[in-house]
Amino acid sequence: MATPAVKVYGWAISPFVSRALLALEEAGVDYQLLPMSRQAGDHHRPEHLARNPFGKVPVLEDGDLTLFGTGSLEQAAMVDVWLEVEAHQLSPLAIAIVVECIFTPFLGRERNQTVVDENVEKLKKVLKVYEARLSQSRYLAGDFLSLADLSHFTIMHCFMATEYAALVEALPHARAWWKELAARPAAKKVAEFMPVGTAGAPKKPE
Ligand SMILES: N[C@@H](CCC(=O)N[C@@H](CS)C(=O)NCC(=O)O)C(=O)O
Repeated sequence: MATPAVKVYGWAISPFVSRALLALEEAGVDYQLLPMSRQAGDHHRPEHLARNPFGKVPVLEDGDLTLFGTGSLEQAAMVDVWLEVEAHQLSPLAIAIVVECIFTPFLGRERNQTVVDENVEKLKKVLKVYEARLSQSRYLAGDFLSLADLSHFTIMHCFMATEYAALVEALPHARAWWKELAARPAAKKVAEFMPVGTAGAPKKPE
């Protein structure tokens, strides 16, 4: 029988190692566990430090690809989750409100308040989910700033210029998260390219 291409180095009693094994089992990947001994200090040997310079297990090898840091794979998955939430839950609603409150009047058309009201009602529910999440972690994917937070900036910047900003202001964790995000120097710089005024009034072009 051919040796599996995927190799996992470590001691399986470690929860870091066993969760990697569990994920491989769930995915139906054919792998080989190459047992190492912590007591014997296998993780400090040069051949292991070449796989992971931090001397930790597990390390996963698949041909030329060497991966370590199961925790960070988990974090990456949470970033994906919240990018998805932004794209499919928050943004469609916030965009509809921003279009009606900011861009439609700017283009000289009447605001459709029915569209606004419908989207506001849905957005209230979505924002409750954000509030719950942000009461557990400082940022969306965890206690670290990520693309998941940054990707919210554009639409939130416009949304917070509408009178419906109060929906976010009323939620302490969501509010604190937004204030912190908007106060970042990068956000402030990009905001200068996005001239929306307060309470839905677009700034006059220079
Ligand atoms: N962030 C890493 C942490 C890995 C880790 O801490 N592994 C422990 C397993 S017990 C380890 O290698 N300990 C050896 C040591 O710190 O000397 C991951 O998620 O894979």
